[in-house]
Amino acid sequence: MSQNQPNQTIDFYSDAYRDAFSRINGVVIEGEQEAYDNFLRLAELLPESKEALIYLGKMELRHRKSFEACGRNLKVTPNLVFAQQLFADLRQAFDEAAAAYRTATCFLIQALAIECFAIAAYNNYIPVADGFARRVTEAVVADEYHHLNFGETWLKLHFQDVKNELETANQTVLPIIWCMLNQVESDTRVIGMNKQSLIEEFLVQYGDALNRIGFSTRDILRMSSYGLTARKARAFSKYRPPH
Ligand code: PL3
Ligand code: FE2
Ligand code: FE2
Repeated sequence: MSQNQPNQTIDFYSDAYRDAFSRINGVVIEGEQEAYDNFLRLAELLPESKEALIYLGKMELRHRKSFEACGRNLKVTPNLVFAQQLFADLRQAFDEAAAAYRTATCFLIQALAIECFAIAAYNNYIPVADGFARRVTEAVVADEYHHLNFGETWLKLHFQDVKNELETANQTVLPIIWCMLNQVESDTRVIGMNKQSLIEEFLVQYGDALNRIGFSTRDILRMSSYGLTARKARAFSKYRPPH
C-alpha cells in the first residue's frame, strides 16, 4: 500500500478523477448488489443457514447504500451500465452453478473470489480515498472479512466432498476475476491505487482462505496460477472513453 499515491496529491474534484470514479463507484455499487443477490440465492440452496445468509445479504445492501453516498458526496453519477457488463461473466457462472445446486461453487464465487476482490480493493482504496469515503470503506471492509469467514467455515466443513468441485470452479472463476481487474486497472490508477498491490493483496487473501479451508501450499500455488490464464474481455469499450 506504500506504493499508492499520498492522499494529499489527489484532486477529488478534477474531471479525470470524477470520470474514473464514476466507473469505480458503479463497480462497487453493482458488486454489493451482486453480493446481495448471491447471498439470497445461497439462502435458498441452504435452508439450514437461511437466516444467517439473508442477514449477510442485508449487510451487502447497506454497503451498496454507503457507496451510493460516496458518489453523491463527490457529485458523481455511478456508471452502472459499465459495472453490469463487468460482472456479467461472474453472474453467469454463479447462476449456472446455482441452477445445478453446486453450492460449493457458489461459495467459491461469492464468499471467496468476490469477497477477496472486495477486501483487496477496499484496503488499497482506503489510504487514497477522500475523508468521507475512507470512513465508509473502513466500516464496509470489516464486514467483508465476516462474509469471507462464513464461506470458509462451510467449505472447510465439507472439504473432502467438495475439493474437486472447488478446483474446477477455481479454473473458471479466477480468470474472470483477472479479466475484471484488468478492466478497472486504468481507472484505479487515476484514483491513486496501485495494480500490483491490488493483485498482491487479492492473492494473499485468496491463498490464505484456501489454506484455512484445507488446501496444501502446492494446491494453492497451482490454483492461483490459473488466474494468469488469458481470457478475452467482453467488448464494452463504448461505455468507457479511450484514455
Ligand atoms: C462484496 O461484498 C462486494 C463486492 C464488491 C466488488 C468490488 C470490486 C472492486 C473493484 C476495484 C475497485 C477499487 C476501488 C474501491 C473504491 C470504493
Ligand atoms: Fe459488501
Ligand atoms: Fe461482502
